[in-house]
Amino acid sequence: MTWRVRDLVLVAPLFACGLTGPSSSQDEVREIPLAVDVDPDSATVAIELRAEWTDREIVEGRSTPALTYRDVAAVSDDQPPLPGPLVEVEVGQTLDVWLTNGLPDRETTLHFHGMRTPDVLDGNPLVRPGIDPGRTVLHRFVVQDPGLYWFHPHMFADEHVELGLQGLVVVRARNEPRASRERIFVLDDVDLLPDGSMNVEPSHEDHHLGRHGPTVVVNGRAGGRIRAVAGATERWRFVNTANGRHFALAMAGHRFDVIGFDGPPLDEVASMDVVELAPGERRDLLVHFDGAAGTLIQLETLDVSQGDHSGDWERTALLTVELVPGDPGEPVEARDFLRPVERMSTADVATRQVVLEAELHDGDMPVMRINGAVWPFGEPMEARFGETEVWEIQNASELRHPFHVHGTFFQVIDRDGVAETLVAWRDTMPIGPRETVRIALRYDAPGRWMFHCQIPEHAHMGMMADFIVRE
Ligand SMILES: [Cu+2]
Repeated sequence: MTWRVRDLVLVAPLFACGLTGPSSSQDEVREIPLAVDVDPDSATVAIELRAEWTDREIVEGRSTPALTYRDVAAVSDDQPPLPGPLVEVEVGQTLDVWLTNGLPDRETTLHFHGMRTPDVLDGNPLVRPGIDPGRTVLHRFVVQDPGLYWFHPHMFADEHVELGLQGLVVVRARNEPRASRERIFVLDDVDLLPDGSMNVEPSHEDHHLGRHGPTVVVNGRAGGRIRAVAGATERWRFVNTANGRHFALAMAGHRFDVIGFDGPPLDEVASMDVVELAPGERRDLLVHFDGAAGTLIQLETLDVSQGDHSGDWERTALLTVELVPGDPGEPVEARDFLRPVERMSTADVATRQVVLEAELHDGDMPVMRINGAVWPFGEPMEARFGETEVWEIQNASELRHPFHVHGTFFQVIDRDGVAETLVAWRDTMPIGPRETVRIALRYDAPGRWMFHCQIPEHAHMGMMADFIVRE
């Protein structure tokens, strides 16, 4: 039976996510460990990863079986990181990622979310088959764009991303300024069972909202504290790696000076009280702490209920910032990080229609489609290398979908006809229920590319498609 809107309203309480706050633990928020570069040549960064099972302490005192990308060259005897590791690389360098599939029973692929790689390295199993258990594959490409990116499998992503296969790549521009303190925060949530294990059996709500749970984690741990020097300006980057949860970041008495979205920096500062992040999205920002030493400040995610059926994500504390005395370092200005952004011209370009559909079934798995087809059964769209097009993406469903395009960046033109004033390079953006969004994108690389809902459950239920860029 297909769900009608009336049914959805009746079952709306099902979507309420009963959240608890973070644990009372006031451990330091973990920093994502840097990946070890095993290539002495300064033109290349080479890392060796092994996707495997591990045990993590997400909540203090409880051991949670999880997946990780273990940094094979790391000498630390610590438990492998979750998420991580963090690869640091500069524009123009070659990145070599050797991935061994250490999973006992599943193929895997690597997708470098947001990075412009050759399509054969993009993680699409239709372009290059998955890596069998026990095998190692080299992913080599020249890094093109500054920004924070993340990598994850594009097979079994609904389970494996939830279980922790999430790594980070920070790409710096040459001569990029440095703030005295830079931090990366990976935002996620999990559903922990009483025995400490992660529940990855999808519930009815998980099919609609993505696997989610009441335990919100920052850099793999629930709760925590950071210390910031009073008077300092810090650079923070966020990535939302959750399958389904939306975040709305706020910090009482503080504004965020956003200097970048997913890709290269903005050309003007976007000062915001609340920074929203749909699954897959990133933000790059500066935050200034002008309080006195001893001040405690909560970073929290606000209530993201929007009266629709996309989930009631309740207000939750993420971490505590404790201001401490010390040297705030050289002052940095947000404008130092800005760079010119080309305004994509859409005069005289073709418009392509993209329709997202979700057929919701009572008690059964939904069916989701793009332009009438369930991936991989649709005909790929055809495009010409170097051409710019407008995509008019119509969300014909009652659910919110974070929309992700591989192989290129795009700019949002308008939402339901209302022009977007902020010009940013993006690879992911949320589309609300029944909303239509127009984007401009250029086919930057020949090959076969995917585009899909970033909620991996939705992608697996069919909301994914390919386009082929021909020279
Ligand atoms: Cu979706």
